[in-house]
Amino acid sequence: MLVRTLRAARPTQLLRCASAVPQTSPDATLKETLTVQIPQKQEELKQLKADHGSKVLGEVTVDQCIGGGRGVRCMLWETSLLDAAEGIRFRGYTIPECQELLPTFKGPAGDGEPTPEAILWLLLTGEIPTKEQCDGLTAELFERSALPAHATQLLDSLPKTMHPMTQFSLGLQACQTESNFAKAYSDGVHKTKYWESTYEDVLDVIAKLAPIAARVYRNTYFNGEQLKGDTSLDYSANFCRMLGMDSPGFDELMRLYLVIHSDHEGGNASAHATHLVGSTLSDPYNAYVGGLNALAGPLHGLANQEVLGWIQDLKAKFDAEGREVNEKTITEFAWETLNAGKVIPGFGHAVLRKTDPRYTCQREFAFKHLPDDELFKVVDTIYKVMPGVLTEHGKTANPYPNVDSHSGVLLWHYGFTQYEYYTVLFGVSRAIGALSQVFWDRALGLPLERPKSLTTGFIKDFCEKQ
Ligand code: CMX
Repeated sequence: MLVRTLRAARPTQLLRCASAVPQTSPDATLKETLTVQIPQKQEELKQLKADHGSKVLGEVTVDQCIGGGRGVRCMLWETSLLDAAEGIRFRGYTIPECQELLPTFKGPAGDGEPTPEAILWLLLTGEIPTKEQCDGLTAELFERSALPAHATQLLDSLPKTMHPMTQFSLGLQACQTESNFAKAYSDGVHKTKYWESTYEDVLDVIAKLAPIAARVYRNTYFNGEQLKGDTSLDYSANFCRMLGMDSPGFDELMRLYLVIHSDHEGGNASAHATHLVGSTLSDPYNAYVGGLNALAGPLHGLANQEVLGWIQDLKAKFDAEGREVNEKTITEFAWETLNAGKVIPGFGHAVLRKTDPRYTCQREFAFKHLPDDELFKVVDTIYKVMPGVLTEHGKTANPYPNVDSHSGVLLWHYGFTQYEYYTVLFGVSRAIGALSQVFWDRALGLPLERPKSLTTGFIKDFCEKQ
């Protein structure tokens, strides 16, 4: 009922990225739902191409070609859409709408944070699942979560000094032996059936990422002492138990974390890398390893570790000097960073031109659960001064905070302080969106990605002839 009311209230906004696929049966499993949707979506895309295939979506300037393709419209991405002024919508729903509508661990909605299972269902199907559908998906993920022995042996053999993201990526790569798609392809499966083995791989990868990530954490920081999960709980809380975290507050944080990092349309580096590698018919394991390696860069997912490092350096400096951390000292430290030719981690964005709503919902979580936390107060003060500093600096197109600016301080509050590990959590989450799109890439038969590149000489000649 609530879903219908919201849909009626904001039809034009929802149409901005929601598909025309009708609501399927509330009793259907995820696979049954997708089986009904696939022929409808195939027909919808065929019709779109027939009706509008030659229409122009935008132009490409020389600046865009040299400048990393910002704003160039050249990728189909069904699961979410990002608006520079509004922020992300998952299948047409804003973050607050998802928080209001998606099932939670305890009940249908409204009594806590939505679960990652719920956002996975939404991103894959465009539909709000029932609590029962989510519970069924949780059980299915747990069934798929076993790691092959050679993957655990490989993970256990890695040096503790290896960055957790490198370990994480290697762990997933080792599990590629389990790919259903790779096997089906080598057995000669017909292209119309690609989606079936892709579906299996997508759920298998998402299921296995939690134990791989937990093993990396326990190997790196707890001498390899592994902990069992608790499969009477949901995906998030089970993951928390394997990490060694056991508090309802941290479980809720992990749910929020895994939901909001899941997808950010297709152009970001981790999603795009996954899509690009997947477009060669590389299987979902290999495709997502590509995405993880993109996420490990400091301009992308690694920024969450950089933010905590920046705050720790700031505190260490002013503690040593016997000075208070306040607006004045934060401003001073920010200018030192900028004058040293470095970026302020957690600020700016390639698309957004306002405070990231993923930052805002984490800020709300902090006000609700940890209003008096010392580090949260520092983050809050940074939020007050940094847009002014970056505006005065004059380079950044967007002086406001992004998702990575806030996530570390929440994890830190619950005693999860190994910040070199933080990007791994981002990697567990991003699979949910990036692989949901890989599923649709195969179901819709999307082609190999191959944009045109140009040399400097070509661009110069071309422009001079104009
Ligand atoms: N601090 C200092 N300078 C910044 C800046 C920041 N936070 N953000 C952008 N700039 C600079 C850029 O480095 C660039 O400088 P040059 O002209 O010297 O190369 C200039 O401002 C213009 O950049 P932009 O158009 O505003 O931003 P881009 O689209 O090129 O880059 C991003 C976007 C996110 C890489 C950039 O804002 C940045 O480096 N931010 C800090 C790192 C970060 O937080 N990354 C996480 C993003 C979210 C995520 O993917 O997880």
